[in-house]
Amino acid sequence: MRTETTPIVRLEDYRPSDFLIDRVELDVRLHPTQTRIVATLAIRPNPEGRPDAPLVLDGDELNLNSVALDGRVLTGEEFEASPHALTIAQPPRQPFTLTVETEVNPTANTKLMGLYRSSGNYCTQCEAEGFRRITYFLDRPDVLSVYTTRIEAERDEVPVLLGNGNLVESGAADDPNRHYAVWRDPYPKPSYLFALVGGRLGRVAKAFKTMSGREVELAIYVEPGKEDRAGYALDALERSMRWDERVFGREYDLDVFNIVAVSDFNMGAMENKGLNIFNDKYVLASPETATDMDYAHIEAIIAHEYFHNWTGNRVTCRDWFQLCLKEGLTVFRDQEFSSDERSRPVHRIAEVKTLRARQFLEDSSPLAHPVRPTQYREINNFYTATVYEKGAEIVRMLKTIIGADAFRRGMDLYFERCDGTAATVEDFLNAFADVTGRDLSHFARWYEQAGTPRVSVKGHYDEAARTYRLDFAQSTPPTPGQSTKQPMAIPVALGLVSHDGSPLSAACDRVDERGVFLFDKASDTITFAEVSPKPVPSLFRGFSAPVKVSLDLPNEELLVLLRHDTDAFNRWQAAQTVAMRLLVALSTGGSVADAEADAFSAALCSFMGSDAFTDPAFAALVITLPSEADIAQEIGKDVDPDAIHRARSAMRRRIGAGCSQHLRRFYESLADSGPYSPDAASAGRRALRNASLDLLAAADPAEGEALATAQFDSASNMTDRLASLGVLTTLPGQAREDALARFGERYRNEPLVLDKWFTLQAAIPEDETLERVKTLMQHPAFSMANPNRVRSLIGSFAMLNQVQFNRADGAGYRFLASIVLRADELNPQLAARLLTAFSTWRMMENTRRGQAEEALRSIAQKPNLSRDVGDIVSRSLD
Ligand code: 0A1
Ligand code: ZN
Repeated sequence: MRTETTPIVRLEDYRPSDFLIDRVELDVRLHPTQTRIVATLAIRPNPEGRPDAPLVLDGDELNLNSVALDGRVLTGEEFEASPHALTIAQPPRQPFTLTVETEVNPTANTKLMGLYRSSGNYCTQCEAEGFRRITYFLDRPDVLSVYTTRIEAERDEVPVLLGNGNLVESGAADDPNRHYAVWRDPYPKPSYLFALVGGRLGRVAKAFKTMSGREVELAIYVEPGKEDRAGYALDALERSMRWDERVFGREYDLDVFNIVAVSDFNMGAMENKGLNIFNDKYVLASPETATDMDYAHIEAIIAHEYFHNWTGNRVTCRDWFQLCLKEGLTVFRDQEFSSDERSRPVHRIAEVKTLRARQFLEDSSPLAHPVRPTQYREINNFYTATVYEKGAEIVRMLKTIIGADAFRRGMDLYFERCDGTAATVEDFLNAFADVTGRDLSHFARWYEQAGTPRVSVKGHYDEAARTYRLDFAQSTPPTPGQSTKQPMAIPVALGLVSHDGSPLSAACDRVDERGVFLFDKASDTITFAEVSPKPVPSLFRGFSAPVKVSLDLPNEELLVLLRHDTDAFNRWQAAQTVAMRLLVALSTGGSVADAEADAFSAALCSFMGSDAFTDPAFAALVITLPSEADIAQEIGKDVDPDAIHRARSAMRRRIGAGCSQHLRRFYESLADSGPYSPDAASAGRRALRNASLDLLAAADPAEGEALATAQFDSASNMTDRLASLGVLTTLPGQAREDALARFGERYRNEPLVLDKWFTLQAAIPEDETLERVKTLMQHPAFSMANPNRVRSLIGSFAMLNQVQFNRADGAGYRFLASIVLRADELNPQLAARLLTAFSTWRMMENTRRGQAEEALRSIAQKPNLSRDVGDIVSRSLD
């Protein structure tokens, strides 16, 4: 469908459904190419709907076999059917039963929406609008129904049959080669939470007793033979359930909780009621195949999907504009869980790094949109960093502003009021307004206004008066459809730090008892009394608001924070800010005095010499420079990726050489002893050791190659093996090629490991990489039909390889454009995601900008683009 002809859906046009569906009975006979679905729907007019409206059920690529109303088969004149709608112009005005039989072809379903096959198994994906690819339905989240699902299939081919809710019956079908299972979910839910699975699967399970003493069977289903790789996920599930009971008072509500891992999946995972379906990369882990980062992601995503049971499922969304209501809140909850299970400051830094790399980037691109968008052409394109990550930051700010106790009371009230309903952002905020008596209407702007606010701060010390004054100013740049902006309500967690680290007393009545100043005007000033001597301000502690800060503080004073701030986030931030200043100057032809760069390197050395060992994970973050993409974003216009690459490499060399003694000491003393454990402390030691190796290799490639090769040969786990291979990829030569070849051979039957191998090679910042990527597309493990493969090879080239994707000759852009068009024929969602790599095109220097625009236009002018790709390409060019 061409974009121009695609209707725009607007928030302001929301109206309740004209009909409701109270009960759904599905009878599904699985077949590779002709799966038959009989849906029996108990429908009634909605008292809030229009009294004489027709019944229009959504469909998408459906084949209709028959329709019956209250048991009577309808004739062709009594309804109108197309692959995308089933209309009954004059339905009964009292409750009635509609029985609809459809047929679908799961094997031909390459979009991975609706019912499809992955490695021969059957599975479904219904969020956002996939249920309509199974049967005709009121496929909108404010229509809540109780589902009973009967699934029937060949017993030998499909021994496992799973649905939402609890298993109520199973046994032999009439045909002795077939069997069936009936699942019933007693909780009313929208169709996007429906799921079924049928396949040949291995299983691991564990019993769980909830806080009120109910027994729940937890089970994870994986490809047979991989059961031993599901243990960590199962453990993470149990810990998540315990945590939600303890921290939010939320208990699980069914007799079983099933998770199924599939290898073909468009996203990370899906929270279907009682039957989560996961991309297998977020379930399967063993020390030999998964890195520390993989373990951390598995833990976070298992928790995220589980937490949706309350934030998303029990309380769902009225319409898709409210997506952040479940996603932002659930990301906040999974972040809190990971922070409690691991190191809070280290986790916070990781969250902020992702937020800046993905959300700030999006917010400054042509794809910028509010956390609650007001219109969309294709909802699949709004599962974005803005909705998820900025959505979570809003919840975090709310908690910062009202305090932890009031936040918990507000959450309790929200659950109490909204359980079993399809809610809105207003319902959420009202709960907090009601428990605190505060007016949150100004705060609500965070949901409405796109763009990252800029906050500039100036500090003035008056020695005679012993006062310290901070002048704040804020502005938000224009974004598509929003040219002027209002001031935001920005919580600034702050403190003052003395130059030598000794305690400093200071009083300011604008700062609350939790150390937070609420900055909600275009400009404002606060003054601290009784301050002596001159302090250094520590602002936005813990990254208390998703804003960009500019502070007129010299590097030496920022480095005081690295040494003495009590806030770990700001210690890290201080080092990053100084590094960024130097890197931006070096990348844009500015002059950086050797003394300045040396002072930074010396500050890092002294950090490494003092307390790096007390928290190695934190130290690893401090000694890692901002990425090339971060630097590009900071420069913001006329970006030359080659200059950035040279600048960053030079800085790595300088630090590697300047701090080599410390780095060698880390490298030698932090070597793993004993068996691998994925816990945060062990992972932190590996992270510092591998970050040290990277810097040593930058300063002395021969030493780096020797160390990395030795580590590659002797590694006892994937984290160390992959890190050494990563370092080798920065060092052109035979050692690198040999190691790559050995790795590829060793893991040739491990697709998830080969993904890492694809990624490393796609990110090599050398001219030959594009050819290498094209060659790897011929690798037997690569497939355009598998999203993980495509993202790890092509997605990584476009998103991680700044210099080669943005080649001045445009070859990187043309390559991506051609792949997007190919992918679009199979899987529009995947194609649209790849295409978002172009979102930085306007910030490139002239030649590259021209090349990127040409590539985008070549996509835009193709006929028959999917709605997904059409929407992204047209917004990118707007
Ligand atoms: N609700 C899921 C995300 C998700 C969205 C769409 C999907 O299908 C294309 C799949 C998953 C989550 O937040 O985890
Ligand atoms: Zn989610």
